[in-house]
Amino acid sequence: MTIKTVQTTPFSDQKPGTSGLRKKVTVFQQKNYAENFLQSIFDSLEGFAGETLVIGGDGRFYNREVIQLAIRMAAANGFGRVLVGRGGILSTPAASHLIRKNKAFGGIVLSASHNPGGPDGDFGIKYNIGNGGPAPEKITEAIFARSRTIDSYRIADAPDVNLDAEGSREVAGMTVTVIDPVADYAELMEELFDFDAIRALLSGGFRIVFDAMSAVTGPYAKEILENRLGAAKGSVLNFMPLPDFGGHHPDPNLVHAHALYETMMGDDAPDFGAASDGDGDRNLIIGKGIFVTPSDSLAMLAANAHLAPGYSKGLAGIARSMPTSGAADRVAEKMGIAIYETPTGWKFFGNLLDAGLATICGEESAGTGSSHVREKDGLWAVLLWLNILAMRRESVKDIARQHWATYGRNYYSRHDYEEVDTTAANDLVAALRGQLSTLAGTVFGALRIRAADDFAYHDPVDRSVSEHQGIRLLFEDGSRVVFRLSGTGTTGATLRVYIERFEPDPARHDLDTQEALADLIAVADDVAGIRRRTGRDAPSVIT
Ligand code: G16
Repeated sequence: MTIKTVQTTPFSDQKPGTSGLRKKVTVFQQKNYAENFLQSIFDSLEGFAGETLVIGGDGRFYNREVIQLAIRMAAANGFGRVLVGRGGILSTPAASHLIRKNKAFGGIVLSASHNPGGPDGDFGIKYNIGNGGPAPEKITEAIFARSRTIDSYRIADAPDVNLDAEGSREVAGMTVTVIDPVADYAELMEELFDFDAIRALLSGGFRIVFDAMSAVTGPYAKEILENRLGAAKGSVLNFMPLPDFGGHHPDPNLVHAHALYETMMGDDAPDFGAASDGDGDRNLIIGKGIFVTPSDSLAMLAANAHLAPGYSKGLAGIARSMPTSGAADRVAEKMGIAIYETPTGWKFFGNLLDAGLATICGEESAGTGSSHVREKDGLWAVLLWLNILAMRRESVKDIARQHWATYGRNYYSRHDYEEVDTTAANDLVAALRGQLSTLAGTVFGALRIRAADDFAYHDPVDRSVSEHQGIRLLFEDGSRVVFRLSGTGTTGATLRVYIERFEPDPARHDLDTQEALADLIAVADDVAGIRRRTGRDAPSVIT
């Protein structure tokens, strides 16, 4: 078998975003585009000769092609072994677990997460390090730097590996093992949660529905929820992973999982509803008649995690991304444990988890997870909820109401303005930065800005500093408005506006969220000139 060195020229746009390189499929299909990025990853790493690499993706269009490429290039670059999920399938949390369990050097995770798939959709490549988590900025910056000067890549001249047959074969001196994508992950879930208690709950008439959105969690949810836990057959909807996600947007929010929401608000609603995204790391939780915001879900899971065997010894600390609401902070305060506030991006939790400073982490963007892997984990959140429900035997609504009565309620919403003109979005942020020094003390009706800043994170473990992570308006009554541009979109810019108000009075815990936040929403537009600068009358998505 020969190893070829192929001459190439750099692309200028291979800068990894919040979570790896995400582009349109058509961009990845350009000659040498994926090859260049993969070689840039390998060129930025050291010491992997003979080591193991995990490869898998969410099954979206172009997944199989890039997996074959990654296998041939891993062989040519000197890896000793590749573990790949059958059919090229691995959910992002399952890939993280496999890296850790097999002490792999790292992993290549192919996904554009919740972005649409298909020939006109999105694709993505992400590198995960040996702790199972997304590569930190130091590495992603090195990959980007390399991508700008790359002049050749190495590839084995070998036939495609049959990804549909489990077992090992050799590719240019490297062993490729095709494995069951679900088994190890399901075993890990059995270690963390009380499956007997959940089985008893489900056999006692407690009804659940899980929408896999024709994406990667289908096989995992079928096996765990229906086969192992005994949920009624048919509880897992849209369980076949499809290359184009059935033409849907695999984003588990109230817009794209609207049918699930309608079901859960209906008269004959099941007791518990959930959904996950393209690559299985996000989650949506809806109880009968109540949507639980991701920020609230983090707080409620943290407050009750001790009810699950994997967390019975308590939590070391809680970490949340800066735009995530402060609901979890109140739980941490009551528990007497640390709370960490990181920039958006799961990669920032890695150091805290590795150092044992935090046990549970979460983000407003529908991500929750723990120290069991180094990615957020959609099914894990669903199972922790079910474990808590099995122990408490109360409804999601009752648990939420009691939580708010104990800790107060953080009304919270995110307004997304998608596919905004990039220059207009950058100008908006620049103008906000320009106002930062003069905003403190400004009064808007009953609201007064206490402080305004551009969030910077000082990692307590490696002392790295990440600046410009979001503009914050902090009000005297504890309310907040945060502005930042998404790092995961592929068309134009997406402006995210995060709005939050704390309400301690239980008599005011039943308000409509948008009404409870109306004055802050108006201030956001006033200060940032959203409508004027973007030409939009309303957000594209409100969650
Ligand atoms: C990724 C990151 C998350 C982040 C989310 C949204 O999630 O892993 O940490 O919160 O993107 O980021 P942004 O606001 O920059 O679009 P996923 O599920 O897309 O991999």
